[in-house]
Amino acid sequence: MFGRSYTPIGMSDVIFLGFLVICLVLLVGITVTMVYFIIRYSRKRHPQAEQIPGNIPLEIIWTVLPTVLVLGMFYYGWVGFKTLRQVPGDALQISVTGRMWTWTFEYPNGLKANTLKVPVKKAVNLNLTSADVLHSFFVPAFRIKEDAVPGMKTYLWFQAEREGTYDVFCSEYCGTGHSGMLSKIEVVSQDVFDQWYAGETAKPVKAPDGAALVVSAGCTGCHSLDGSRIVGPSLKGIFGEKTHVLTDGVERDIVVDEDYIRRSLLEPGKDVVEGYPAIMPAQTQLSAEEIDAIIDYLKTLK
Ligand SMILES: [Cu+2]
Repeated sequence: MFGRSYTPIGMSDVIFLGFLVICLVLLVGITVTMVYFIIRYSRKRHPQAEQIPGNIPLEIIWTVLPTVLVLGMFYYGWVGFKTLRQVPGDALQISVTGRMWTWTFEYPNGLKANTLKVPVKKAVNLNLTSADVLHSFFVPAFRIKEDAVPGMKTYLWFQAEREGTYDVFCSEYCGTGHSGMLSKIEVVSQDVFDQWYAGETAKPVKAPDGAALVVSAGCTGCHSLDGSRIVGPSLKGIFGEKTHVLTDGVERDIVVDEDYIRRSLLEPGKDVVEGYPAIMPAQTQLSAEEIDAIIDYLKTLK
C-alpha cells in the first residue's frame, strides 16, 4: 500500500543530527557535573563553604561559548526556514485541498487528481487549504510538512531530485478516517510529465463516473460496497430499501431514494441511520452532476 520512499541524507538531516548531538552533549555534561557537585560539595563532606569573589576568565567562557553556540544554531535554523519559505518564481503551481479524508490536487489547467504527478528537478509549489477541518500535508521523504486550514491559504514547496513514488500523509488528527488519508507523489521525467499533462488536458470532458467518485470523494473510507459494516452503513443494496433514521432525535422510517441520497451527501446530519454516529462531513464539493452519477451508481449496487 505504501510507495517506495527514497530518503537520502539531506541538509536538514545534517542540521537535525547536529542539534541532537549538541543537545545530548549539554544534557549529559550538565547532569554529570551537577551530580558530581552534589556529592562532592555536600555539607557532610564539605562543611565550610568558601567565598569566591569572581573568576573573570571563567565568566567570559561561559558567556561567550553558549552565545556562539545558540547563535550558530539559530543561523542554520534561519537559513533552512528561509529556503522553505522562498518559493522559486518558476515553480509549478498546484492547488491542494484536504478534506475528510482525501487530498485533491488541481493543476493550473484545471486538471484534478488524487495523486500528485510532478516532473523531476522542477520546483513545485503547493497552495494548501482545507474544505472542512484542520489537516496537515506531510511528505516524510522530502522533510516537508504544512497545515491545511479551512478559510486560510498556506503553502509549501519542494523540488524532487530523483524519480520515484513518495508517500503523503495527513499528520493532524482529523477524525475517524485520518489514518487512511494517504496519497502519493509520483516524480517522473519532464518528458513523461509533459506527455501525461498534454494527454490529460486534451481528453474530452467526460461524464462523472459514480463508481470512481465514491472512491475519490472518500466515501469508501467509511461505507463499504460489499455489505460489511465499517464506520457508516454499507452502500450495498440500499437503494429502494427502507431504513430507520433519526431526524432531530425522532425515529422514523424512510425509503432510500434519490432525494434521500442527495440529502445525505449535502446535509448528512439531517437523517442519520439509526445505530451509526452522526459524523459524516457534508460533501459540498460535489457538483449536481457528480451527485447524480453517485446516485446512478448506488442503484446498480445490488
Ligand atoms: Cu486530515
